[in-house]
Amino acid sequence: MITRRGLLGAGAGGLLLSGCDRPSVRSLLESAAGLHEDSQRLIAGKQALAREFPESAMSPQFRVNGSREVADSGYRAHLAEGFSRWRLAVDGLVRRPLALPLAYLMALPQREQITRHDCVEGWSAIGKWQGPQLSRVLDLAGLLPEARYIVFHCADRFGTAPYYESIDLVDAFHPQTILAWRMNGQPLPLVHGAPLRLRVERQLGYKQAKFVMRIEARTSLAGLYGGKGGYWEDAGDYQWYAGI
Ligand SMILES: Nc1nc2c(c(=O)[nH]1)N[C@H]1C(S)=C(S)[C@@H](COP(=O)(O)O)O[C@H]1N2
Ligand SMILES: [Mo]
Repeated sequence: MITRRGLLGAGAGGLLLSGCDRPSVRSLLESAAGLHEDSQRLIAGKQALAREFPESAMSPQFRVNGSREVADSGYRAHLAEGFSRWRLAVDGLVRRPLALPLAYLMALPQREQITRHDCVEGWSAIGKWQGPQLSRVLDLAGLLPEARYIVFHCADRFGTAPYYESIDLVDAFHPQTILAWRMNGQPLPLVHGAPLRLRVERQLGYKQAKFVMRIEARTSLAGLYGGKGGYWEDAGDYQWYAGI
């Protein structure tokens, strides 16, 4: 049996650090049940980048999962107007609450990345994403010192429960964490979360919030919906930290 301590020991010795992409090591990591997020970060490194791919590796079809559209009438009015009067709200524990037009997000310095999306339901797809880094938007708003988590409030619901997700500040300020408004060289299609979605590339598919309307900085996830930090975390047995 592989113990967490044993795995960490190997990581500290540099064995795992050099070989994380080798299938044998990946399955070793995946088989280490109960591996804590801090251990994963220790092995992978806080700023380690998710793998990026060449254009030739892009999937001809990128599957759609979860919500394909949004019923909310306010959202539908914005969709009909091409999101010209839509604003991204940035609030909670910030010095300057913001309401950012899409054109503003498009005019910020952009990051483009071709990455693999892994859904827990057992499929993957490689796509190209573009948008400003989340860190830029958070710096514009100015996080207050008590901020610990960033919450993404989405426009779609499952029954009465809104979709939402959250990440910590390590992932929020990671260079590959972007607010994507462009996918595969086109404006983000409706089914993939128009006008804006999160790409937090070191985590699984359900963390990649689509239809993001509002970003909220919080001290704690307690008291927000089911308290577990995300729709699937509340509704199912999905882990909050979905690092891969
Ligand atoms: N708002 C919202 N975001 C969401 C979902 C959803 O249903 N609603 N589904 C999640 C899941 S489980 C996956 S795998 C991806 C699917 O993204 P895609 O439809 O672009 O493939 O979005 C994630 N983000
Ligand atoms: Mo998923």
